[in-house]
Amino acid sequence: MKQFIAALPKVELHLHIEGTLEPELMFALAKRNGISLPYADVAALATAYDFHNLQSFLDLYYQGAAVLQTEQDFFDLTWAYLVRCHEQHVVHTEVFFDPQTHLVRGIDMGTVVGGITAALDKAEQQWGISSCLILCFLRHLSEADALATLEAAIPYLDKIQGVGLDSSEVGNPPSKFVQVFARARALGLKAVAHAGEEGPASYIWEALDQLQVCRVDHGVRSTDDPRLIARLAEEQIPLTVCPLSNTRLKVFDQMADHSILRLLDQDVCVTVNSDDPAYFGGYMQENFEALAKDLKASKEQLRQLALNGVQASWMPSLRKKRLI
Ligand code: ES4
Ligand code: ZN
Repeated sequence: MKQFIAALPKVELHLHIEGTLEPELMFALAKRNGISLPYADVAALATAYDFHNLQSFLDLYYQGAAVLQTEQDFFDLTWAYLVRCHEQHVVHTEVFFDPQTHLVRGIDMGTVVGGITAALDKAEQQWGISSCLILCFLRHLSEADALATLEAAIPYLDKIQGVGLDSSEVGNPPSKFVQVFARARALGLKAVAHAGEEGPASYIWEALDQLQVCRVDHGVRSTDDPRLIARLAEEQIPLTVCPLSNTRLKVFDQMADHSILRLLDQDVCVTVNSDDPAYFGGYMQENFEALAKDLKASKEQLRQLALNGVQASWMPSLRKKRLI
């Protein structure tokens, strides 16, 4: 089964680049930039990765991102992730980044976008891994802050294909960001949003109807609402599901409880993704393996999940056809 999964051409559609910061690189960048971390070593940091919900993870994730300072740092971070993509036969990836986390520390948009896209371009040239870049707004901040962030990104829009919405979900509904998403769409950007990870199914309706997203990130709480499931299936609106993330953040108590195969059975276009692999214990290969091991997913189901990723991606249709 491991070999079958390794041989599948995989597409990743839900990946926070700041969430690929492995403890070893975090320490190396801290040293390079003269920053002290509140952990003695890699082992001490790893023991802190014991999350009980989304917020307990986000607190560590934002703290870790503070070691990222220079364009070289963003390049090194992204390159390390792309090496994993190459090793795991990920042929296309759509990468989220959180500019507000960096802008607030005095790092400019050009440093962040320049470092990330230099690595993405190199991976395309060297290995043929294609990619998109998605600017995410932090939903715990104001819509005005998101609008200012979008304006700061305007000089770089040739390198950015879409906008997303992430961070603390409950209490920060999609409806808080209607104006900034309208502006993004007017600028020609595609839209996605995290919804229904910890938040209710009503946030998924809002993301669809008020933000006009073309995919929903997570979306697993859709199972609370049969009318929503019917719409997702009817309109083939993809959900970017992240199995290891969901168990690490206690969205599901254990993998055996995960709803991804039930959603697949109901003809929802569910895909498999790694979210924040350095924090959640695995990249694409390990996420697929967990479904095989703990949910007893068949080869046919795994193949369909991988094909859904191709379908749900923003790659050109000719490239899709070659992968299907
Ligand atoms: C995230 Cl798992 C998750 N949910 C919401 N926001 C995020 N940012 C990074 N990972
Ligand atoms: Zn996410």
